[in-house]
Amino acid sequence: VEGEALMLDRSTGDTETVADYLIRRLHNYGIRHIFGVPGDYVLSFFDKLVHTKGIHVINTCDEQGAAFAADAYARVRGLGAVCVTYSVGGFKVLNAIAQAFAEKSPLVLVSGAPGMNERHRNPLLHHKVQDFDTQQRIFEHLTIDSALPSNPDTAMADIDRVLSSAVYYKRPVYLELPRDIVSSEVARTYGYDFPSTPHFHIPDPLRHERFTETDHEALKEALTETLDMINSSSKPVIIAGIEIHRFGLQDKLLELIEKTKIPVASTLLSKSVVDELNPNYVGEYAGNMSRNSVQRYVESSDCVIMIGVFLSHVNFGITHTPVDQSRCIYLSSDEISIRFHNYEDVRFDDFLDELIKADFKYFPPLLPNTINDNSSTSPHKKKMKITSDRLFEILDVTLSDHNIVIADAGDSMLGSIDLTIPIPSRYISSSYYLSMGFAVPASIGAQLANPMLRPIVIVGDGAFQMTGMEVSTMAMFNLNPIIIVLNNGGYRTERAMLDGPFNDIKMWNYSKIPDVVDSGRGFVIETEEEFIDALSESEQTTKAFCLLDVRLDATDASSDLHRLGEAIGRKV
Ligand SMILES: Cc1ncc(C[n+]2csc(CCOP(=O)(O)OP(=O)(O)O)c2C)c(N)n1
Ligand SMILES: [Mg+2]
Repeated sequence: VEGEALMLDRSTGDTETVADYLIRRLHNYGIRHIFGVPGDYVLSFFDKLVHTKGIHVINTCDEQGAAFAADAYARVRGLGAVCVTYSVGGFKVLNAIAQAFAEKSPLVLVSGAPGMNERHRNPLLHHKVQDFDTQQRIFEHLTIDSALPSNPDTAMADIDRVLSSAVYYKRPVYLELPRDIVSSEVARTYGYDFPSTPHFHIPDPLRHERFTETDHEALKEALTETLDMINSSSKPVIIAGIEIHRFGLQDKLLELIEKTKIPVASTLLSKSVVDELNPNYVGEYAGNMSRNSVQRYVESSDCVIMIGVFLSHVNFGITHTPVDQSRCIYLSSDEISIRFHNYEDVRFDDFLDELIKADFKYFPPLLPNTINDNSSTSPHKKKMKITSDRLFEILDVTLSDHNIVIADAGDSMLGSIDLTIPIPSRYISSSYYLSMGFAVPASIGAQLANPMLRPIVIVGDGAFQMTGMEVSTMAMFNLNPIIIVLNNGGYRTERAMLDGPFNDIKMWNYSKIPDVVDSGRGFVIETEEEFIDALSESEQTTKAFCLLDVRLDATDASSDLHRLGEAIGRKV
């Protein structure tokens, strides 16, 4: 798939159509799979897609699953695409598009729509809600750019602008394709044909047209202020945020850390942005949900350098940030501020480039194991009832270099704080937006984006019941994630806040699901020993997905979930 050349469908003639152009541009940007569910307003575009070599349609059970898969594809590869029909499909992906916006994932939503001509002739076409533009107007609020290419003469420019916006801003975009425009001939063959180089080094031909150029005077002043602050501090710490990953700045961050030996923490959302075995890595900082040692380290620092961090209350442990601004250097794509000063017209990456070159005073390296108490106990086979804490400990020593961990909201995400992810960017979670149901479909997108990866999905039983049917998509496309269902009889995380019968869910026999889709392997796990065995058997079962039904007590919770309970002042 990776090296497959693009061969457009030429059954309709040699001229380039709007659909051809869009497909060609998506391919240029590294897209090899488009996720979605067809409908009559988008059938002709799907038909084009399936007759094109070099781009594959992954039709999922449900549109939300498609959009979640495409979001994960974007997180692994640099851009993702989801294609749905008008309204009934479009409105199903609102939640996933909102997540991509909130967590800066560059995702292209292509929606079929009534043709421009039929809109005039027939005001009562099916799927219309209020007006024909209702869907587009709604998505304008959830995307960074949108277009309805209704005129073939300008369609190419619309498509170019919108795709470029997704790559530039790392946010979702919306493209509505009226069905009568799909086969219209484009004005002339125009556009950039560059070799696609995925994984965040996507060339963007429009980039220079839209960049704010850095004002070098402002950069110089910001740099002087930053260096004064860092060099007069005694215990600086870097908090590395998710933008480091989204903007492909990991090597630069590493260079800065290697050079200065300033310790670095990540956040819940940016977990694995730095190699967690790096001697300068202190752990995940999440306010009062952090491990005590990490919280103490960060909060006692006299100079906190936040790079690409979202200042969200989840990242900072539910309560608002305890890191006060007078000790803070904040660098992001939206804003550069040092203590109470804001610098405009200084680009984030330009600033990082200069910072790496600067002279720093000597900071002694961290003593080994003083902070990063991620020391896991090796698994002992025991007939002990499995608990959430032990599950994460065992998993921690089982992870291999080819795994990518994908955690859903709830104890799956919180318990994952304790996993040491040895290779950067091998962890995905919706840790800011926190939508349940992301992880199972996300593993489909992640594995297609990089087939060398074997996803380990950690998902609550509640979340699994929302999107778990996408295991059928895994079966259809021969994918093999290992899915660990934390079966604790309901919404454990919510029980920590306010319990009631609304947090109970129907008990399913999850290990029987492979029978339903006629593929995969199921395991029922009650003890530590069974978990260890199931993990190793799953590792050897490479032909299909594996589903591990881990039976936990309804009151069981990881220490991290207990800390969340303490953070919000409730007894868990
Ligand atoms: C789509 C969605 N609906 C509701 C919520 C609110 N919510 C947050 S955690 C949670 C419970 C999650 O249950 P489960 O997936 O079983 O994980 P557990 O908390 O038991 O580990 C709920 C309902 C949410 N985050 N996302
Ligand atoms: Mg649960």
